[in-house]
Amino acid sequence: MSYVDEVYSMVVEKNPAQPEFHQAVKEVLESLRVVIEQNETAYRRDALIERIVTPERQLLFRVPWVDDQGQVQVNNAFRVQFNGAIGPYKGGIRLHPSVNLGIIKFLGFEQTFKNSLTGLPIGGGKGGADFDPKGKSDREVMAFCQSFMTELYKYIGADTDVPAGDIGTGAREIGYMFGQYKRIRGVYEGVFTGKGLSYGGSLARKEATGFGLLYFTAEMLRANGIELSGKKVAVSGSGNVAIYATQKAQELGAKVITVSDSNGYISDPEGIDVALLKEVKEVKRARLTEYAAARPSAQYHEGRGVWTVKCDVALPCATQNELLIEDAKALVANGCMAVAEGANMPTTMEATEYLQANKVLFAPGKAANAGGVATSALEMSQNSERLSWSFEEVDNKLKGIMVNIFCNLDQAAKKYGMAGNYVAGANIAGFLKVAEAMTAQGVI
Ligand code: NDP
Ligand code: 2IT
Repeated sequence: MSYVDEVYSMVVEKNPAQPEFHQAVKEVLESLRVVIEQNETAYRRDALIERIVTPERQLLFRVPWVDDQGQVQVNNAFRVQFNGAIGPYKGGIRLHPSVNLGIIKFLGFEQTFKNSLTGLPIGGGKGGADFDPKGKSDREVMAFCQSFMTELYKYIGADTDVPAGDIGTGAREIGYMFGQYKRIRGVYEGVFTGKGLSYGGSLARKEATGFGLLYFTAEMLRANGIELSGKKVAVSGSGNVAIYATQKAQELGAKVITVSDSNGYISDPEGIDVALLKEVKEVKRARLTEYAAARPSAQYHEGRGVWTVKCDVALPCATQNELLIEDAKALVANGCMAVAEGANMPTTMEATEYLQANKVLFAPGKAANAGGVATSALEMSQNSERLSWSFEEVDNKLKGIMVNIFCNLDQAAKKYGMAGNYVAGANIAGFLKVAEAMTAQGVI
């Protein structure tokens, strides 16, 4: 058995019932096969691949809190400090009923390579809990966040592990978590990113993942002789990433014709009204049916099906494994020319392979959505120097970072004989830096 296959079998055996983690490891190791084979003797001796697929530390804890009826509730929470070779652990907190250890491990593993691709000094981590903020009162959300942080504070810090937002964790949750950390530790430090602007947040962090996705997509299209302007774009999701992806796509001259949530999707041939979408989602925390009710050109469709709407560019921005093989077939049949992942691992491996085989340009999430965490690293820099930069300054840096990521993975793919395979390029470029740092730091 090859070294890659041995390590993959070991991962499946040692981490039973964690399909998302197996999937993320498989995709990365498959792309690294050629690199690993070239360095097999050294990597085997150092057990480098075994170490890179094994989290440095995994924290599991319970979070008790009291609901509005006086009933005690208990959630399971996690923080996985996956790889600290190139900087403090960095990655978001996911609050969603589906959260389990395997999902947090897949996200922490992906984050390690993504953070490396940004070119900034941040290691990989991820956390979360099976708590659902939807339908909870602000007081209940605060009770959960304070209890969560009362345990997690022991393991994080501005130079050790810096959490941020992800699904279900937005400005409100970050505020409550940051406040509780500060109260317990008695230090005012940049322990969280995505903070509010009045207490150490960075301008453009809220927009960064969606904006960065579009800077990356525009660059990938340009490198292939295609202009984004004038294109029809299908977006899935209607949260932080989807909203700012929609806004930037339209600013760049494209027309976004769909958004979705876990119940259904909107098709809006006139182009999504971003101000209305923000009002429904960010202010009212309401469902997309309210968007449709307020917009005559929009139609609401129950269920999945967002990828059946004819588009030139597809941007999955909701969650993992939301773009399946039948969706990939529908996109290809409708003439879609590019798919760029705003979410983490939204496309199944089968669907990815089908898209690539049919010459659809495919940008993997660990490159295309890296603008969020990159801007988080810029927030950390601003906190360290106790200064805040202007929106334009942060946005320009973000643009530069996304263009740079595209160039690096394009070159890596070409260097290893896989020109145009941006999945391989991202995995290889992300891996090489982490592998070099791990090798230099010895057996730890
Ligand atoms: P939000 O919580 O703001 O929004 C999530 C969106 O995805 C909602 O529209 C939600 O719909 C939908 N969604 C969530 N779970 C499911 C599901 N199981 N099936 C269908 N739809 C679902 O999260 P974000 O926008 O922050 O995150 C979206 C994706 O982007 C995630 O994969 C996240 O890991 C990734 N990401 C986020 C970054 C960030 O900076 N926030 C950075 C990089 C990647 P509903 O309201 O019905 O639940
Ligand atoms: O998946 C991700 O990159 C995020 N949720 C953002 C992480 C961060 O630390 O900003």
